[in-house]
Amino acid sequence: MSIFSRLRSKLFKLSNHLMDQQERCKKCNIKCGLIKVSPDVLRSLEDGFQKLSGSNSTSLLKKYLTKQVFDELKQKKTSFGSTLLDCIQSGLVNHDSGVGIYAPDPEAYVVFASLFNSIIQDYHGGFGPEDKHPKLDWGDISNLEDLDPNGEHIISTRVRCGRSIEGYPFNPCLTEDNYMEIEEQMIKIFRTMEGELEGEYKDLTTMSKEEQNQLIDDHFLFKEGDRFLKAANACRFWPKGRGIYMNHNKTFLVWVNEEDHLRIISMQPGGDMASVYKRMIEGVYYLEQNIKFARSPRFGFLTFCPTNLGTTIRASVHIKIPKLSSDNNKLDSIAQRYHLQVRGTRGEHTESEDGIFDISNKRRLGLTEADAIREMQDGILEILRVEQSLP
Ligand code: ADP
Ligand code: DAR
Repeated sequence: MSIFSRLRSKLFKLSNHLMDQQERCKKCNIKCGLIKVSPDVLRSLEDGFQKLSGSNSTSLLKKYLTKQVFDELKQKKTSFGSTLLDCIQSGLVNHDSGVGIYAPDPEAYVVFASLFNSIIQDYHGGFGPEDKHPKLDWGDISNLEDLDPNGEHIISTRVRCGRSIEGYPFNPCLTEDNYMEIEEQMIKIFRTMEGELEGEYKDLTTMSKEEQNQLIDDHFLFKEGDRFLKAANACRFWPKGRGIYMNHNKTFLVWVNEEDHLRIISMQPGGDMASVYKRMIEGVYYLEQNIKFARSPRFGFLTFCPTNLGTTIRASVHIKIPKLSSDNNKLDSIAQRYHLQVRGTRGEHTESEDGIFDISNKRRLGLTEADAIREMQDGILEILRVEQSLP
């Protein structure tokens, strides 16, 4: 670890200690009403809560933000200054959210635990307030197989994970300098990548709109202007500090400062899950030799959105299942049974185009990396078995 990283890690530990002291002091100040949430924030919270409560939203935020939880949390702040509004503003504005909450900084998961814990337990299939995420375990790659050796249904396979860099809060609390610092640190590391991982970083401030749109259409680059992220205050200073690293074959990618500080992605045409997974692991292993990732004893790897905590792994296939996809109930029942998530062709919050679906594991927390991949592989094999059994 470079002297810079060691120094930053020491500073982070010192700031943690200071935050503890400050937190104790703040708790007593808040108790005696010295540091309050501003009247404007309280008004926005009350108004948003009333509108959400009266809506037909099916978000997990609406399901678990009861009046009791709301009143308990509305006056709280983290040591970064994040309020309940900072956590839930996206879900208050977008009633069609699936989840509706993000953590503006790592402390939010603790300060607003009575809301986050319920949503986390629901989304990740039972990870309770006393549970702890298991140690990292990539598993034995030799147990993985080509999910579609004859190439009849699977167009491509992708595995991604998210990483937050220790010492930095999440999007809504990042300063303009923070975005640039993270990008500069990553560019230095990208320049040292060799072999299959060797490639080039392209930042969004200099990338042409044509190239950007082509990379999005080809499913390599993240979409721009996500309304959920915008409403979560996660797109400030855009596109400064944002970009994508791609190896020469575009099979290994790293997104910088989109939703998380880093998204580390491996993908290729076909169904060869073992090769895709192995490449992502190699990429993660190389990066973690050069930069310290934020990991919590309880939640594993920390991310902006609670749906990505833990392993942060989303393993997906772009798959054509013309028979099964014409029977939504049957497809949904398999997805439920195997903890799968069905997305549209361009990813989250999009529709299927030309009968192509993005199907992936849903659970990321409370199981190992190996479990998450196995769960996805078992689910996809079942989907293919049923598809091939239909008349
Ligand atoms: P994530 O948050 O995991 O990055 P998104 O749903 O935002 O997922 O998708 C990001 C991009 O990755 C989208 O363009 C989507 O089409 C693409 N993608 C996801 N899975 C695959 C896959 N198996 N093959 C090709 N592209 C994929
Ligand atoms: N759009 C938000 C987040 C859902 C999970 N996906 C993420 N984190 N990209 C929603 O509540 O629908």
